[in-house]
Amino acid sequence: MTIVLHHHPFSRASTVVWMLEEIGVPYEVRFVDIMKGAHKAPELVALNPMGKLPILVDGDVVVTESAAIGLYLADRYSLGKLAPATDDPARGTYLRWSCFAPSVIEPGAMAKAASWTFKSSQAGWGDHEAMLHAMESALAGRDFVLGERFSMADVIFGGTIRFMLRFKMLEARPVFSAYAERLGARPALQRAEARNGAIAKEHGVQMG
Ligand SMILES: N[C@@H](CCC(=O)N[C@@H](CS)C(=O)NCC(=O)O)C(=O)O
Repeated sequence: MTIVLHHHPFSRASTVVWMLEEIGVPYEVRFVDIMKGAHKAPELVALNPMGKLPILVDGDVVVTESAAIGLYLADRYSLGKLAPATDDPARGTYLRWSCFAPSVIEPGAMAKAASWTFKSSQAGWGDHEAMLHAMESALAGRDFVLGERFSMADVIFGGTIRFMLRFKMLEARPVFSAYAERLGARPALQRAEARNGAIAKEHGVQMG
């Protein structure tokens, strides 16, 4: 049974295309016109009550939340390769930075951009400078979060960094830019960008 990705090229679903290309399993992309509100159709809200993309359907399994989709795909189809095996000590670091992206970087960057007022001791994403320092420490002296070994954590953590650098939501510290450049050289990412671009062209959508 083919994996189905409910997708729009200018959404986080574009990163899921990169995940699927890294994994190398067959998949079908179904375009959902976010600009026309098609993601709020009852059949999609039944899959994701948040009314958001991406949504991945693999047989009877429905996965939403980009980071969860990456972790699911790597465990299911690439355990011991793109996901460290469950008894591999590298799994701790792998999960740590995979979860850091949605739980710290995403809200932390939004808090900064929107000038939210909050107590850093009470907010899970903490202090902005501490967040940047933690991200730098994850990459210092390493090509990827697991060292020389690329993993799905780099698609999740690194994909968030690439996206935020692109939209100037993150300070372009040299370690982040160099990492983004390394990721940009990956053939799977280049295939994903070509596929996302072709879908955008086919449906006549532009970044709004
Ligand atoms: N936490 C979710 C965020 C999903 C999300 O915000 N998706 C956006 C596109 S990137 C969306 O569907 N926005 C349309 C809407 O909320 O109406 C994830 O990581 O997948």
